[in-house]
Amino acid sequence: MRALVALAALLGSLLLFLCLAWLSADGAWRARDWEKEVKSTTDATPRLMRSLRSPLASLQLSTNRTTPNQTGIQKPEQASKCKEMWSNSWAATVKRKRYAEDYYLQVVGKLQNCTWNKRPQEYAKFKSELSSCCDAAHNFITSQNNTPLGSNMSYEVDNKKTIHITQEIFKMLPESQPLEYPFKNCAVVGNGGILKTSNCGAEIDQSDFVFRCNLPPTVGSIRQDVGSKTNLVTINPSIIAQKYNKLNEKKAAFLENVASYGDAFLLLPAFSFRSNTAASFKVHHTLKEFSAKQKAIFFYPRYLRSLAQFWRTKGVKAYRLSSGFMITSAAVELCENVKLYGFWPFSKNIAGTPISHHYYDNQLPKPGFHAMPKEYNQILQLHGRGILKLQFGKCLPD
Ligand SMILES: *[C@@H]1O[C@H](CO)[C@@H](O)[C@H](O)[C@H]1NC(C)=O
Ligand SMILES: *[C@@H]1O[C@H](CO)[C@@H](O)[C@H](O)[C@H]1NC(C)=O
Ligand SMILES: *[C@@H]1O[C@H](CO)[C@@H](O)[C@H](O)[C@H]1NC(C)=O
Ligand SMILES: CC(=O)N[C@H]1CO[C@H](CO)[C@@H](O)[C@@H]1O
Repeated sequence: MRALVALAALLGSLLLFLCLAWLSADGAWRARDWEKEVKSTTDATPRLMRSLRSPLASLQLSTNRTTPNQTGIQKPEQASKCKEMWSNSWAATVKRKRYAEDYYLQVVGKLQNCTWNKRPQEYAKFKSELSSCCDAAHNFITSQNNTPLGSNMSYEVDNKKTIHITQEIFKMLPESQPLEYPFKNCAVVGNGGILKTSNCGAEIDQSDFVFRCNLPPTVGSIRQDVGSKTNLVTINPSIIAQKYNKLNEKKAAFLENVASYGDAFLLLPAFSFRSNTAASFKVHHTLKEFSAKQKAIFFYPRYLRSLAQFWRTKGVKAYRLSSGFMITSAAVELCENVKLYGFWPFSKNIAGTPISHHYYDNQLPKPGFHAMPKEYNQILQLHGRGILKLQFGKCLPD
């Protein structure tokens, strides 16, 4: 257990946030504990790194140089080598051992030379696992269907606290699940700095449904890299407090900002912490008041609790999942094909060039809040199993 915490901390300190976390007072003490852990394990790292490197070294990918039109993403390779690298060396070592950024980058560098193929059976299997635990189709969003008038609903995290569903709250909820799933091709766009100069905008915009996190910028020249289409975007209520003064004023600035998302759904964790509720409702009322095209919807707290439980059984023991990971999980249930962009928890790219944490700033994550390396580990595994596709680098024209 100590080792797990330490390794998470090791990477955690290097990590960026893809889709931002929600704040919690809890983060502070963990961060301090983790710093201690990191110091105490630094000495062990070189030996571990040596032992981690060797299995990979024996699995050189043979690049087929005779094939024309090689792109940066899909290199010809011997599929069996990729598979072997996958099942033997990587999945296993990562599970047992400490891992550090350079090790991860090495693995990802090799993976991105492997051709990705969807594996429909794996996908169906995983999707049904997720559906039986979490059922995004019915429970992703708080609706009148899953939230009876007059009931007391438990908060996601403050789950000893309940909120009484009054007529006023009930009226804010959509009658049933508002998203018109299933969607064919979905893009889940994280906010990683890796998206800068990625040229992925056009590809993202071609998706049938585009998920984004935490009101990221999509206008101006950045469109080339991140696209502009948005069907659903999450909002961290702390942004409403910090950037828009809780919408007591600055409503115009807020409305102008969200106008760039067209008629997207703005998804808020209104029922995760009690402190989120007022700000989330305020967003709903503000949009209504000004007849904005966007609609505020709220995560269903029981969905998020089930999801956290689901991932906990797979080793992601986060205090809370990141919004990017929540949305990725929902997308697997709601979409036929899921592709992830901008999920890159490293401080540098494959070539070793430092990159910013977000494509729009260089803010550091709060250490200790999310089990981000664990989440990324799971995402890599989903990629490796052919369940979803992770876009690692630049998007090149077909
Ligand atoms: C290399 O690619 C060519 C053309 O696609 C193919 O015919 C050949 O079998 C490949 N060689 C290996 C070793 O994969
Ligand atoms: C991936 O392929 C590129 C181009 O063939 C090569 O330069 C690079 O070294 C490969 N990366 C890894 C980790 O094998
Ligand atoms: C909800 O909680 C209130 C007190 O907080 C209680 O009076 C009421 O009976 C509860 N309603 C239901 C349906 O449990
Ligand atoms: C850049 C490049 O190598 N383009 C080649 C792609 O393949 C076609 C034939 O399949 C060639 O005509 C192009 O020159």
